[in-house]
Amino acid sequence: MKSYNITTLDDFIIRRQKDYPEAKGEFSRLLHHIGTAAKMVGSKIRKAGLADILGRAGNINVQGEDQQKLDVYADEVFTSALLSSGECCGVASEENQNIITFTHEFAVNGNYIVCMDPLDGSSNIDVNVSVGTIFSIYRRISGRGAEVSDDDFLQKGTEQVAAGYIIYGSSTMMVYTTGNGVNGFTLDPSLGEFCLSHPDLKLPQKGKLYSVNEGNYIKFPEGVKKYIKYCQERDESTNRPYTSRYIGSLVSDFHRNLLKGGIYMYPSSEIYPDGKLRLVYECNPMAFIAENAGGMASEGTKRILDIKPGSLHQKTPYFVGSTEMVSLIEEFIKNNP
Ligand code: P6P
Repeated sequence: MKSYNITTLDDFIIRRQKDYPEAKGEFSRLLHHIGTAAKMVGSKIRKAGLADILGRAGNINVQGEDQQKLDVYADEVFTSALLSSGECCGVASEENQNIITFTHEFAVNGNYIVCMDPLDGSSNIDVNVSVGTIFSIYRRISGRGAEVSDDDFLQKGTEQVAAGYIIYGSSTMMVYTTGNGVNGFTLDPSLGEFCLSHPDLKLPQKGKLYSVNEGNYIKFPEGVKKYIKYCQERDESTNRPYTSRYIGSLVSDFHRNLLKGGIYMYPSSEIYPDGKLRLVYECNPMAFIAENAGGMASEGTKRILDIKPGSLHQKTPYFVGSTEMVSLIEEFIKNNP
């Protein structure tokens, strides 16, 4: 008899909960609500061309970027889902200047806080390019019932309890880690369930893909320029030249490199002296996933997860992906100060 091994996200969460004897289901409930929000946002994105949901919302977000209608929608849906889980006491979002603390009776004692980019790469939506949601979960450091503060959200990336992303691409996938391996789930629209499709993902130690906005090349630091030229030189012994692939959506570029091996780079430049990507809700969660899949994430000279954030929207230069490739660009940067 043919057997069908269908493991839904909820099955998987409950099964993994058994690995933590002290677990009382709080974290599982939180993750379940994130999955529900992902389905809602994914459904809206699928219809973006038809519903009045494309284009700009008419306001500028804290990053000084045109807020897209779907940015606002995704922020509202994920924030509502985190509130209704009852396990989260506050949220830091790319879309909001300040943290949002939940004072509702059933959430004020939540054990967890979440940092998120509700819709990363949203400027790509109107041209039908994949976008994603990025989330990072920490235990609160303020005591239960105490006032939630920025300090809860400015923990080092090493303190993450979990991190994940949803990619709204040719299919909708959720990839996450709780520090014990990385697993990918693909949404089956006919079931309305995320089903385990990529168990125990491993980021190849080396790769042939490099992702960077080469339009900024002349403004990059010397070491980065030399690494890009290294990727482009012919050398059969090191399988070069590599292939340049840049979608302009971190989640999409990261996901491809996670599966195939490669490096994603957003270096500092004259335009972005501290880099463009935000440490707390973009770089840290993707770094946590990369490391749990055997990869590496650096700001050029040190491990991303070791950086103590000073502010919610702090930016950092970012190099993430195959360990051999990230280690090599660190060498180039070190040797070309
Ligand atoms: P650029 C999207 O705005 C984003 O934050 C990442 O998803 C993406 O990799 C990067 O910025 C693209 O930036 O400057 O190359 O357009």
